[in-house]
Amino acid sequence: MSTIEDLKTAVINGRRKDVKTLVPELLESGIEPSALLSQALIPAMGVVGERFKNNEIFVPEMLVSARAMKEAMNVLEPKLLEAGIRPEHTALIGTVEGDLHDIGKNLVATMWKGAGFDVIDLGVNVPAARFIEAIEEHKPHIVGLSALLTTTMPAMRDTVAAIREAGHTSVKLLVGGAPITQSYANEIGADGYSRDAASAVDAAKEALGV
Ligand code: B1M
Repeated sequence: MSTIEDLKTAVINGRRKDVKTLVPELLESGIEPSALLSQALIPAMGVVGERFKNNEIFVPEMLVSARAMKEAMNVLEPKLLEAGIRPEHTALIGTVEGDLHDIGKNLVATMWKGAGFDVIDLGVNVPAARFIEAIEEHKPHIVGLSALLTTTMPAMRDTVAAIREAGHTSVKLLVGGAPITQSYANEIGADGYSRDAASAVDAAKEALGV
């Protein structure tokens, strides 16, 4: 019988086909979707990151692992959303300009949808002007900015400043991503910060006062 560990190994090694069969099999065996996320998928990306940092693997390998993770998320997302309720709040989310990482941002979007938010995902490499345009179009209650690179942290700061300078002072701005901290969030004037996708729901609710 397959195990959570098999799924973790398949994601680390970028074996998409195996991932595609393992996820439904593990769900069938009664394992919770959230357990697959927290015990296989997220730790797998942690291993991949460590190997990259130690020059044991390079960008192409990192990319195939990311694709395998996405394959798993395609199956898991509908399950994570099943508990969802009717949207009362609208949220925008995107990865800031210059940054192409989207797995963490997608997880936050999924958790927000699961918590009943209507989520509009602007994708990756999103310039400040695009955030502002979308705020004006969709009038969200909350905007989430993600950054995974230390080199794109300034783009996050600039985006927060540009949104405020454009006169959008009441929309709540939430930030997150591996290099982001609470003190950085405070420094750039964000309304909230969370270190992972699960706590992004609490952070959003807290910022909205619900
Ligand atoms: Co990139 N990469 N990468 N990469 N990559 C990192 C981030 C890195 C830490 C790897 C390393 O060196 N150990 C490193 C950054 C170092 C730094 O800045 N200090 C790095 C680098 C250097 C690069 C390139 C520059 C490599 C190169 O080309 N030489 C390049 C940059 C490209 C660009 O963006 N312009 C690059 C490219 C890539 C790929 C395209 C190959 C691929 C991304 C594919 C994709 O996303 N579609 C990739 C990957 C996969 C990674 C790692 C291995 C995994 C990222 C990930 O998906 N993690 C990563 C190492 C690592 O993180 N361990 C790495 C899993 C995900 C669930 O976690 O994204 O942190 P995370 O999201 C979490 C929290 O951060 C938080 O919640 C999420 C879920 O719990 N969160 C939020 C995220 N956004 C949030 C928003 C919120 C709240 C919480 O509110 C709005």
